[in-house]
Amino acid sequence: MDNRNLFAALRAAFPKNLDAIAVETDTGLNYSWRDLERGTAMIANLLQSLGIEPGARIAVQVEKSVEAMMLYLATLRAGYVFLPLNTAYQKAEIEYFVGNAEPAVVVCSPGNFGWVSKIAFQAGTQHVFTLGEDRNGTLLQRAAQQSDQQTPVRSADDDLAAILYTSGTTGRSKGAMLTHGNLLSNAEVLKDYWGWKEGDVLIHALPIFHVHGLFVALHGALLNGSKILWFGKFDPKKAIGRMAEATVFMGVPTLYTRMLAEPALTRAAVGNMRLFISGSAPLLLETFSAWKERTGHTILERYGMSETIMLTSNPYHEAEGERRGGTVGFPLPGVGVRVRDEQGKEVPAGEIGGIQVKGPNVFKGYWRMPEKTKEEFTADGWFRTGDVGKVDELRYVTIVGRSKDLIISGGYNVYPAEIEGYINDMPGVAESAVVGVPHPDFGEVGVAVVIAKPGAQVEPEQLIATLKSQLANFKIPKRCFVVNELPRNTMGKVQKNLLREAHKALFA
Ligand code: MCA
Ligand code: AMP
Repeated sequence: MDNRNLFAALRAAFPKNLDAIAVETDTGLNYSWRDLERGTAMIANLLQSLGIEPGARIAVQVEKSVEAMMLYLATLRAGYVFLPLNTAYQKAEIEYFVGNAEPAVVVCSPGNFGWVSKIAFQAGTQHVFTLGEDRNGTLLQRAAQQSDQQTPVRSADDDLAAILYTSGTTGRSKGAMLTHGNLLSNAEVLKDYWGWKEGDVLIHALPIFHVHGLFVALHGALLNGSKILWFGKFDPKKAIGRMAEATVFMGVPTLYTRMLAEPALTRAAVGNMRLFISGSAPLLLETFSAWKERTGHTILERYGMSETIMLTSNPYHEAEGERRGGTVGFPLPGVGVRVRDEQGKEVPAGEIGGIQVKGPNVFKGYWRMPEKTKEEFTADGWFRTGDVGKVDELRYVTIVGRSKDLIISGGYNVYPAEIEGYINDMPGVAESAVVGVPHPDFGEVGVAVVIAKPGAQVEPEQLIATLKSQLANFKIPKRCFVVNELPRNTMGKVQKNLLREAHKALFA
């Protein structure tokens, strides 16, 4: 059997000259390919020295740093399962993930050690390390004592590599189990499809706790042995400032609209660039056109999910077709995409229905939720994405909406059901509905509409402040209205479409 360990495959693509620069950070640090090789070996050795079982989860909530990236690679290298957590998550959120995934190791920011370690130890985690954005913390102190030689473990396609938690429309978050085979096959397809070539340099400006920054961008560059210009945090001016040295950029639509607001974004500034890729949220046609007009580049939009990694993409090579704004392109090679109506019947080309997918990229299931997993697959093994769309005669896929009640804000998913649960638990609240409305910066943001209990007084500002103390900041509705009643259909169900319509111009 070939070794399908993802790290081993990425390592095999490192350039011959290991002293060349692999990563250059916005804080002026340079890491060679040898540094990545040695650093990941040392962290892998540290993890293996703990005597934890193969397949154990390594949960990580740390600020973006090259060492955090090395911790990810080391986890793969040592045969454990990486569990990245958004840095915005607060106590209740972390408590749930740690309780559910039962990680053997938790790595957190030094400043959060007090509360995170308490949660971890209570959940039975044996090892808690810290890792700061400035190379401080106990993880690196301990790793520094390890050998810089390590043989990557052998992995099969089906072995778990990562668990990504995605919220559910009902109930709690589900951990999507991704295997070495899922990640590697998808990375190999994209390397070819997006025409990665020698001399490519990637601007990496996304967080590394979700599919886009952690897998699509990172694997893309590493599997091509390409240098990365690394940004701890996205800054439109700085990103544009480095484009003369780069060739590939990946971002969520908000990154593109923020760069368009910069006068420094000119044809000359992007003259060296080969490819701009957008995904994670719908790219407005307006942004697509404005970008083309200003830079001469046609953004390539693609579509994916935590459960499936990348599914479709507009073509890179002209011979395969044009990049069409408003569409997410063609199913990737090896990926099946079909559209079904509510009865499960195939709809004709160009007609709208639920998007279902199949392929080596599709996840293994939800962590310890066999029933939920079963619900999301059809009897013939296709995964229901929850996205609503169409495939035209030319095979272009267009997403027109979602059957799942989900808001995508600045590329982050926000599930109204989760926010409503917190609001409904507040004293004085009878009921609430959270809906997504258009927003010029984040694409879409949440708005809460709340009914108070008879005789109770609910203050919108107070409600927002309470939510801020409980939940990740990007989940907080940007506005709150207290009303007497919510619009309902004859079944008594809240008509969220009417609320969206009523508030659609709030941020216009
Ligand atoms: C920050 N804020 C937000 C968001 N981000 N509000 C709504 N939605 C957001 N996404 C709010 C904070 O709550 C805070 O408000 C204020 O903005 C400033 O916070 P800060 O962190 O400084 O914001 P920022 O640095 O300007 O961040 C904006 C951002 C960031 C750069 C667009 O959200 C980002 O990096 N988004 C990318 C997400 C991503 O990588 N998604 C890929 C998912 P206050 O002060 O009131 O608290 S992977 C995926 O979806 C699939 C699989 C795929 O296809 O890729
Ligand atoms: P996540 O749960 O974070 O993996 O988000 C996956 C969801 O993001 C998908 O089911 C889509 O609804 C959405 N998404 C990703 N890429 C695009 C895109 N290019 N256009 C529209 N929606 C997208």
